[in-house]
Parts: sequence; structure tokens; C-alpha cells
Amino acid sequence: MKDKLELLRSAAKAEIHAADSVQAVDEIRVKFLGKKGEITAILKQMGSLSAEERPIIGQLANEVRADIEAEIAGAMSLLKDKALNAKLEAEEIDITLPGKQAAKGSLHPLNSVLENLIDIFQSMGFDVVDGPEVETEHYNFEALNVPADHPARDMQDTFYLGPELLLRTQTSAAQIRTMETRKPPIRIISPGRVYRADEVDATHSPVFHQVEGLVVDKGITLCDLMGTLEKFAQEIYGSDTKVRFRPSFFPFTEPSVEVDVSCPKCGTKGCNMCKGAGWIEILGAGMVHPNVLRSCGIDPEVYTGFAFGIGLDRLTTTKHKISDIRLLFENDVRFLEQF
Ligand code: 2NM
Repeated sequence: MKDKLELLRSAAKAEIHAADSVQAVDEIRVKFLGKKGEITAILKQMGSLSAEERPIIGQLANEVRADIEAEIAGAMSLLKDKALNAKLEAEEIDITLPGKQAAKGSLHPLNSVLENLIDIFQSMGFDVVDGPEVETEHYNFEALNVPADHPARDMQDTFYLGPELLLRTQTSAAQIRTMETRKPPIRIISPGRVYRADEVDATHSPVFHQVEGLVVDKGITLCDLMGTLEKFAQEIYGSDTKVRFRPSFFPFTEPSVEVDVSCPKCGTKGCNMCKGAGWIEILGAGMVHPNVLRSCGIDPEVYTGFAFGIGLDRLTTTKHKISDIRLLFENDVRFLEQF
């Protein structure tokens, strides 16, 4: 029995050494150590041994079993390592391959033009102020010297929310609030959404965007207005842009002007972009009406100021050659991705 055990030991070792896969080693384990294995078979015959022989053979059997178990464990771990290395080699990862590109968001064209515009005015010393979109008649009209019988105050043109409340039709209300709370010198712009009861078409929307500006100090003149707005237009459209001022009328400014720039596409020749005119109107402006200053507690005998209103939507469509204002509000990603 002793010889038999030694034979099993060497046979098992030889088989384990020859095995070339985890599976093969496992089969060897079953063959020698399993419930119906050869070692187990020998242990079952222990009953036929003498009392002296039994412990000796028992000890040897346990030794052989432990020896084979150790050999199997060693072979298993070697083969597992080998299998893993082979797998790693076969599945080698090329870390130089470009990864999957995540879709990148971008600024809405209105916001990128607005950021550009804010940069320009901030570099000239302007602050940015904000105000509520729901306004009172007082801030939206009365304080701005818009008389009660002015057509803008008609229900047809303004969204009223109640007898005194409305959706602001211009951002000047934010400027009135600033003039009430800050002392001159004042240099501010107020960008934001404004509302008018317009029908939607390629150039009109009931919601649009304005950037109004205001400067109030001692000795501010029309020359300051012209210089500031010329500089602004050349920063936006390029340094060779020409600027033209035409007389106009607004209730809140006197005198009032409308400002045109030479067409960014054709100079002043006339093309489809400027509809043959050679010039494009970009904003309205003027010297703040004494009544407006007075209603904010600023003495028009001491202070003067200029103000302007820029339509951000039109500025964006002309700058990016966008044919229809509605594209700015539909938020079709295929359109927005282009900016
Ligand atoms: C415009 C045209 C001219 C304007 C006036 C004021 C204020 F508050 F000072 F009275 N803010 N903005 C103004 C002047 C707006 O928009 C076309």
C-alpha cells in the first residue's frame, strides 16, 4: 500500500507537470483526490490494515494528498497567470486611439454676440444692470416721458398683465431704476428680453432682445454719443465701418438720432443684405430728455446724458448673415451647432 501511494504521488506529479491548461489540472485533481479518486480508494482500504500499519499508512496517505494538493495549487496559479497573460496580450488596448467625443454645447448666437457687446462696453467703463421683465406703467412709460396717448401704450402694442402691470417693451425701465438709486456719473448698459404685441414674421417676434445704454454726467454732449457709438460699431463690424447719424424722434430723448453703419457685406455699394441701400440701421439714440432726468431726481440744469437702444436680434442676424429671426428662437440644434 505504501508503494502504491508513492506510485500515485509520482504519477500525479508527472501528470500535473505535463498538464497545459487549468481544465486539465482540474481533471487530475478529480482523478486523484476526488470522491471516487485513487487516493480516496486507498483510504477506503485502510480497514484491512493492521493496527500498527494503519497510522503509518494513514499519515503517508495524508502526506501524499497534501503534496498533490500543493502541486495542483502551484500548477493552477502558474497556468492562470499564463492564461491571463495570453489574454492580455491578445486583447492589447491601444491607448493612443482617440476616445469617443462627447457632444459639446455652445453659446447661443444671441449670447455670443451679447458677450462680445458687453466686452466692448465694459472696456469703455460701462456697468451691466438688470431689471424685472414685468414692469409697471410708471417705469416702462411715464418715467420715460411717453405720454398717455402715445400709440406704444395701446393694448394693441403692449402686453398688459393688469391695469398697471405689463411686460416691459424696452429695457430702459432698468435704467430709470438705476438713475433713481445711483448718483451720476452713470455709465450702464441693460441687456434683456423685451415684449411687444407683434405678429411673427422673418423680422419680427413678440419676444426679442435689447441692449440699452445710458451715460449721465456733467457736460455730456451729442459728441460723446457719436464718438461712443462710432467706436462700438467699428468694434462690432470692423474698423473700416462708416457710421451715419440721421435725425429721428423718441419721447425719451431730445434730440434723437438713428444710427446706420455701412453695409458689412458691400461697403456702401448696395447689395441683397442691405436691400440696395448700402447702409444698415443698427440702433436708436439721443440726449436724455430733461423730463426723464427730472423724474429720476436728477437736475437737468446740472447733468446731461445720452442713451441708446440696440436690437440684439438684428445685430446677431446681420453679423452672422442669418436670414430669419425665427431661427434664433426655434432652438433647432442643427442651426445652433453652427455657432
Ligand atoms: C432707444 C433710443 C433712444 C433710451 C432712453 C433711455 C433712458 F432710460 F435713459 F431714458 N434708455 N434708453 C433710448 C433712447 C432707447 O431705443 C431705440
